[in-house]
Amino acid sequence: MKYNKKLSSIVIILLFLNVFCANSQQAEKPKEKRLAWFKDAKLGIFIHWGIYAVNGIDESWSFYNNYISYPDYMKQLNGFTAHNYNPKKWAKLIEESGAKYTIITTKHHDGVALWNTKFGKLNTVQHTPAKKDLITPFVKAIKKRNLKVGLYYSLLDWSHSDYPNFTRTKKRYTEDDKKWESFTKFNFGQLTELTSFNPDMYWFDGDWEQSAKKWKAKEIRNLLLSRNPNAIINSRLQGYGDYATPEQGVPISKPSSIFWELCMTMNNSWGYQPNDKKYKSINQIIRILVDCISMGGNLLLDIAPKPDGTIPQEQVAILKGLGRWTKKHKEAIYGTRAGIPKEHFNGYTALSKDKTILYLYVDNKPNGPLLIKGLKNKVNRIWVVGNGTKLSHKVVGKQYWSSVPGLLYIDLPEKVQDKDVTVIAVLLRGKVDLFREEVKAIESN
Ligand code: FHN
Repeated sequence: MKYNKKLSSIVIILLFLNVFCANSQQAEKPKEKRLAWFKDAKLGIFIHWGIYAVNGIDESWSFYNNYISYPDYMKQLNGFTAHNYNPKKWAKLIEESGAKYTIITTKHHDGVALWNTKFGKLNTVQHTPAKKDLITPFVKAIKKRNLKVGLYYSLLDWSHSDYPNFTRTKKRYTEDDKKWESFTKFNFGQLTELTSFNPDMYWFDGDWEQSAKKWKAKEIRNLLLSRNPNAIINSRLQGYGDYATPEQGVPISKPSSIFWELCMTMNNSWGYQPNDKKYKSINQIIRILVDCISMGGNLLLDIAPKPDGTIPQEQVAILKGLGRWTKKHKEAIYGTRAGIPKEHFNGYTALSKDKTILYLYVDNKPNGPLLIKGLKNKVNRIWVVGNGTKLSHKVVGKQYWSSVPGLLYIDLPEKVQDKDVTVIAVLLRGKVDLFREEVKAIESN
């Protein structure tokens, strides 16, 4: 009897240790592993959908900035029908654009949740004619197409009675530990609900109004990663994010973070604003994507559905036009890495993961052969991505006695050029090898 008792207590201890170790291992997968797919993905589609589409006004900011009163802003709840919402159609269009992931707003700063949250008093199920959870069917449709899905969540909530800030000119309180504790519990409650969708990513926003400590950012990260150790978190969970999120401005130089994503609108508005006709052209968006690819980052391009769930025609056209280019040039997009310094090629470049293929992105009509200088590699062959034409090329100016490489000129006939951006693949002998020394006076021939 004594022996059995001893044995069962050992079994219980081992079980506990096993669970404990499993949980601690569950805590987080190494960042490079977790973000490997993100680094390769290059293009994501952002979706800003909320009651602000009803009047076609700034999302949340319109009442925060006192452009409209809060009660009048919230009257938009009555016009949010989602009666033409078709998440399967959205997922098909997102896939057609060439995007490998998508991020949807589950709750913006106005506090209106797009799922049936048990926390707070504002959600599309109980407070709009939509009368439904909009997130579940979307996540399902995206996962069915083997795309990655991320959930946008605003940490700040200008509608919540326990949140200190209300509008730019009105605060509910400055210091109130009891109220803040209650708001933190609300946030954790909603975030725990969001983990049940098992998203691949969490896209936080609005973290600028409080400190990481006040948000309990570390505890939020632990909560999310304990539920999915492979999840990725953007930079807007102050100090506890995985990748940088430059916004609206195309980075001028390569961001310092090796993982980054530019989020950008198609016109100038995140939400549906029919008066905003300042759309970027398909050509301009393709060139912005190429710019991000050349610097080793991603583009998260925003769409703004109408209150009924239809996507504006201008935005559908852009997604389809983008898809034409991404489909044709997929080998020079997904899985590529940042290109070579601009001194070597006067344009955008990227490299294959093994660095043996140099991609050139030509977004103009060249006046003559393209020039690559300072390339030490021999070239095996050069072809046009998406149509396979092999291109003639030659090296000039290489002195047998000098270590300075010659000038590599590549002919690019007009008939093989793409109407937006032509991509050329240069297969190198070995990994890319660039001449970076100073060219000096000649002392002997
Ligand atoms: O305030 C928001 C804004 O409304 C929009 O959601 C963007 C998207 O990245 N994020 C914040 C501004 O940086």
